[in-house]
Amino acid sequence: MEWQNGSMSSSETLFRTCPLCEATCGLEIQLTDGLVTRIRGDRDDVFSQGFLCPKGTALGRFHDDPDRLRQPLIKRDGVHESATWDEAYAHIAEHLLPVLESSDREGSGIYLGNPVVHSLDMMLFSRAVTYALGSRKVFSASTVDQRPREVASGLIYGSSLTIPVPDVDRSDVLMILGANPLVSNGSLATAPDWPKRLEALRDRGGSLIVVDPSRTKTADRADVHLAIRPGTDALFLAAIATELVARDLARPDPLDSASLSVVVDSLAAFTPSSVAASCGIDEQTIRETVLQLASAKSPCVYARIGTTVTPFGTTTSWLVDVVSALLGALDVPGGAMFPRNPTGSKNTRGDGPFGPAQTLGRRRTAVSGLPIELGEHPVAALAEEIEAGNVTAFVTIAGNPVLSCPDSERLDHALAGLSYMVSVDCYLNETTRHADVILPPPSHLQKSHYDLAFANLAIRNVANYSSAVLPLDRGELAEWDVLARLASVIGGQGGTAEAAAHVDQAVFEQVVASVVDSSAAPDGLTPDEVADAVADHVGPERILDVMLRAGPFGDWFGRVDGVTLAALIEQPHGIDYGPLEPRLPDALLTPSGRPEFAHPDLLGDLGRLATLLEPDTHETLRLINRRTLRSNNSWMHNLEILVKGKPRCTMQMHPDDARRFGLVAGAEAKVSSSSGSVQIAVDINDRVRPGVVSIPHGWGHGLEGTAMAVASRRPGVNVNVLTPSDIVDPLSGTSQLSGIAVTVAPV
Ligand SMILES: Nc1nc2c(c(=O)[nH]1)N[C@H]1C(S)=C(S)[C@@H](COP(=O)(O)OP(=O)(O)OC[C@H]3O[C@@H](n4cnc5c(=O)[nH]c(N)nc54)[C@H](O)[C@@H]3O)O[C@H]1N2
Ligand SMILES: Nc1nc2c(c(=O)[nH]1)N[C@H]1C(S)=C(S)[C@@H](COP(=O)(O)OP(=O)(O)OC[C@H]3O[C@@H](n4cnc5c(=O)[nH]c(N)nc54)[C@H](O)[C@@H]3O)O[C@H]1N2
Ligand code: SF4
Ligand SMILES: [Mo]
Repeated sequence: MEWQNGSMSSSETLFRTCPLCEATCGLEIQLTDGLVTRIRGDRDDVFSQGFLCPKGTALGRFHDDPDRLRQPLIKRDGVHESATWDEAYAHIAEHLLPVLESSDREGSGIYLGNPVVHSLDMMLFSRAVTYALGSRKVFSASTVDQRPREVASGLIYGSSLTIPVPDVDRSDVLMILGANPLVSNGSLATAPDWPKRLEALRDRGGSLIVVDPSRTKTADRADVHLAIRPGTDALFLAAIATELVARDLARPDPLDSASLSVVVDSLAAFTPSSVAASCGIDEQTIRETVLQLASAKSPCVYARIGTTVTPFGTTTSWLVDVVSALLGALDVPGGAMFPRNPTGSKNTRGDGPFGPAQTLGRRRTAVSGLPIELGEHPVAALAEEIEAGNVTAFVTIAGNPVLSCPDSERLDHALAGLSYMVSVDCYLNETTRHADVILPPPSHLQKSHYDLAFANLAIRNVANYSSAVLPLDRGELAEWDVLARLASVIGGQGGTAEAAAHVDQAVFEQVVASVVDSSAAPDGLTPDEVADAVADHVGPERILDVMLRAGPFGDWFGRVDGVTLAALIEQPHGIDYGPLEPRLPDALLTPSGRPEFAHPDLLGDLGRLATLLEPDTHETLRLINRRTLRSNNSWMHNLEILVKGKPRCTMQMHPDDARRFGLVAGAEAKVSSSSGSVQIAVDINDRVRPGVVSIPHGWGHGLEGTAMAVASRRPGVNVNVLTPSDIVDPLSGTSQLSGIAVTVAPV
């Protein structure tokens, strides 16, 4: 507390990790009289060292946004009205339970949105809701994002959590495919401050190769930009692999040579000359890229969403690792490495390197027979499963599928036809307007934070816990409490505080059981010993304490020297456990105890890949996505500070194409695909390669029944009207969002 200007005014500085994107920046938050007066980067944060972006500074605005829901809403006669928590949970009990019972709970479904993985409360308690629903129809943002990478990791390494991340800080030639970390701030590669890290790469004499159909901000920093044709990265990588071997430049770990040579033999059809036309990259350039990578001391290959949301997402992710392994750049400093998550994960529990054989496609969705991998239905199947009556009761937690998922007009209609829907969300938006009840979480600054998921993807081993910065207001519930009560109501036990405590206990016991049973647990560790050791905490903190203490840096409940939640709370800027260290073979869970590069499910896709060698006529215009710094998927467009200025939801088009289609700058174009049409302003711009247009996702606001005043004034258009639901990566069920065939015409 400080005296300011002679008057009594309290001021304090608190530290908190930003929960918005994978960069996990440390924020320094100034509170004056309990109000947020400034947010800036925490210079002492062990990982981000002061870096942040405009979204992080807007968290105070989000907290104050008058449209942010602070009370539950119940829809009556088509209109959402404020209600008490008791009324909201009673409504759910009265109306949802009969719908669930009428189908023996087979008709329930749930969508878990992107913010779930950024939240301690949601990571730990959304599964209680899923469990209570008894639903096997779980949908999430993963099948419009990274699922192919996870599926490939499951096959190659035996766990979908064993994802190689680029050791950017120690690499000397970094090749980035389908990612724009200078705008997205990184994904499946938690690394705050990419600008600084890429600058440092250059300062130490290294170079950056960016493979992207668009000359992005990241490509602006590159030594080489290869404007590949959308959807052809698998061809490009396959040709790199065969060329490395043909030139005798491959340097794999000798233990992997046999399986890699099976792979390379199967890739024989893919050479720089055979793929060049399809990729739109000439043969000589591919060969030079191979030489550049092979002559590097520490080459590193990193691929992201531009390569996963294509019909060959899984195969591409596999070939990324094949190329890394051939370069001798897998699991070595400066290459692609495997983090050691401080809260533990399937690959830190001491179970490896041997594990069961994995195979794909054993379960399939009812209507289209899409693969159900890692326990989740692809979102491409959501609309059709609702239309077929297979999903009648639906829950969304932190998701806005009406804007984020393919064939969204159809999905929007399907959601309107549900018998009952509940959303846990902070806005009355495009999706939640269909909900019978909306349960609001408090704002992010009112929640504690720990990145359970992103520590698994970070380029250094880091642990960082933040307490809530602001208290709950009267009548607000913590998000874990909202979810625990919802789980309890769905389970028929009512939505009281006591019922939520039972759910908390159940989730806790589940986690304790998994810890006590893990191969890493010391002899004689009992559930009671664990429970006694963490008795000072409740809710998510109690569970987090268990996970940290049983993690690879943990104190095993007092048995060894190591971290506890209490110790972490003492370190508001986080604890850095240093750069990544080689983790193979221990991190594996495979039949051979080695990476299974020659997995039959992956080799089996090469026939389909060969069809891409017949290039289309190049006449087809291909639509790709474009992220912008001040957006965060679909939900931060109600903050004036982030949306003011020039409209961002435009279609970028190369000048040659603009001439071809008779479009002039600023003109409106009608863009059509097999699933729908939108009308959008054209931005003629040579950043996209000829034959490619880009539109950002997450727009299309202002629909009837929403209540987001700022977003409605700058609605933009919903690009997912144009993404069809019937084109998926058949191995992972992931929708094609990049490289969509479209036609355009002047309006
Ligand atoms: N500002 C901002 N940051 C975000 C988000 C946001 O919405 N806004 N979203 C967050 C989320 S949820 C995620 S998953 C991450 C994603 O983070 P990134 O993976 O970095 O995603 P993008 O910025 O979309 O970059 C993808 C790039 O792939 C290119 N591309 C498209 N098709 C192809 C192709 O076929 N081949 C190749 N080689 N490239 C292609 C696009 O032109 C684009 O530049 O970003 C996160 N960060
Ligand atoms: N065409 C195209 N489509 C895409 C993409 C693309 O590149 N191109 N990217 C895809 C990707 S990578 C992703 S991850 C998905 C994301 O798509 P979604 O999973 O739908 O996530 P968001 O759009 O971020 O919507 C988040 C929702 O959660 C709410 N919310 C925000 N914070 C909280 C919170 O703390 N608690 C709760 N309960 N609710 C909260 C917001 O109000 C909003 O309704 O979009 C995908 N869609
Ligand atoms: S880069 Fe990501 S984590 Fe960092 S301040 Fe911006 S939104 Fe937050
Ligand atoms: Mo994402």
